[in-house]
Amino acid sequence: MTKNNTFLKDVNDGLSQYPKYLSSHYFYDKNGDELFRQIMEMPEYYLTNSELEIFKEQTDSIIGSFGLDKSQGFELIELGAGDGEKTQHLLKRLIDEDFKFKFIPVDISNNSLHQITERMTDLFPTLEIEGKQGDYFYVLDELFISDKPKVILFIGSNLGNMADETAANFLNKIAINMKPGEKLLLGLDLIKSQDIVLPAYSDAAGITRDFNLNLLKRINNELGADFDISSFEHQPEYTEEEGIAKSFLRSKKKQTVYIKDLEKFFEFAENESIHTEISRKYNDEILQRLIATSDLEISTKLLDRKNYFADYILIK
Ligand code: AVI
Repeated sequence: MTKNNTFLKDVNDGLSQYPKYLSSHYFYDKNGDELFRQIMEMPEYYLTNSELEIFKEQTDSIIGSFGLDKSQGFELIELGAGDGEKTQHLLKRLIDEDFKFKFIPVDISNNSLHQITERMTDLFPTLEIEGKQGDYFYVLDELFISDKPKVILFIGSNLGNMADETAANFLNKIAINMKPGEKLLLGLDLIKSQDIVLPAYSDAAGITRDFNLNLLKRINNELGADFDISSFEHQPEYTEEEGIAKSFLRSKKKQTVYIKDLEKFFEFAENESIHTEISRKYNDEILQRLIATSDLEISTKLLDRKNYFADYILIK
C-alpha cells in the first residue's frame, strides 16, 4: 500500500468508529513539523527546556552512564531525531573527549533529517553522520546490522505518544536488537499537576491548536476533503490521576464532511470530538511496568532541577 493509501485507510477507519479517532502520527507533514518546532519554543511547553537543561548540565553523567570504552568505536543512534537541539550538547562533549563514533539520526521526516544533518555538519565538521529516513518502528531492525557497539537515544518523551501496550512492544523490540551491556537513553516527561501540564498543550499563542487543526487541513489537501477548519476547535485534557494529556478536535456544530478520495460523507454531531493524540506522563513504576517483559533495567535516572522531566538510562 502506498503512503497515501495508508493515510486514506486510517482516516476512513478512524472517522468510521465511535468515538472518532485520528492518529497523531499524521500531524507531521511539512507544516506540522514547523508548528511542532514552534511549540517547542513556547514558554508553556516546559518539556524541551527541562530536558535541554539535563543535556547541558549533566553531560558528563550521561556519558559516564553509557560506560563506553574510548578505544572502541560505537554508533550513537537517535530515534525521532527532530532538530537535534539537545543532542548537539552530547555530541560536542563526545567529540571534545575524543570518543570515536558515528551519529545516526533516524526520522520519518526527510525535511527534519536534512536540517539536522546540515546543522551538525556545520557545528562539527569532523563528525561522522549518516541519517536514516523512516518510521523508527519499522526501520529498527535495519539499524542493528553492523556489529559496532550501540547507544540508542529516544528522547523528548516521544514514547508518550504511544499507548502503553504499543510503548512496551516498542521498548521490547529495541531490547531484542541490543546486545547485553548496551544502553538506551529514554527521555520521559514525568507525572505532575494539571496546572503545569495542561498549559503545555494549550499555549496562549494557539500554536498547539493550529498543530492539532493542521491534521484536518492535511486531510483536505491530500484526500480532497471539505473540512471547515473554523468549525472545529482544539480541546486538550489532563488529570494528574490519569497522567495522560489528551487532545481532541471538537465539532462546534452538527455538520457533514465529504472526503472525495473515499467518495464518502461523515456526520458530526454538535460537540462530537475526534481523539487525535495522547501524551503519556510517567513515573518509575509505570516505566518498570513497560519494561517488565523486556531484558531492560533502569541503571541511571537524571532529573532537571524542577523534577519535571527524567532521562533514564536503561541497560540490557
Ligand atoms: C512529540 N511529542 C512528544 C509531543 C508531545 O508533547 O506529546 C507532541 C506534541 N503535541 C502537542 N504538543 C506537542
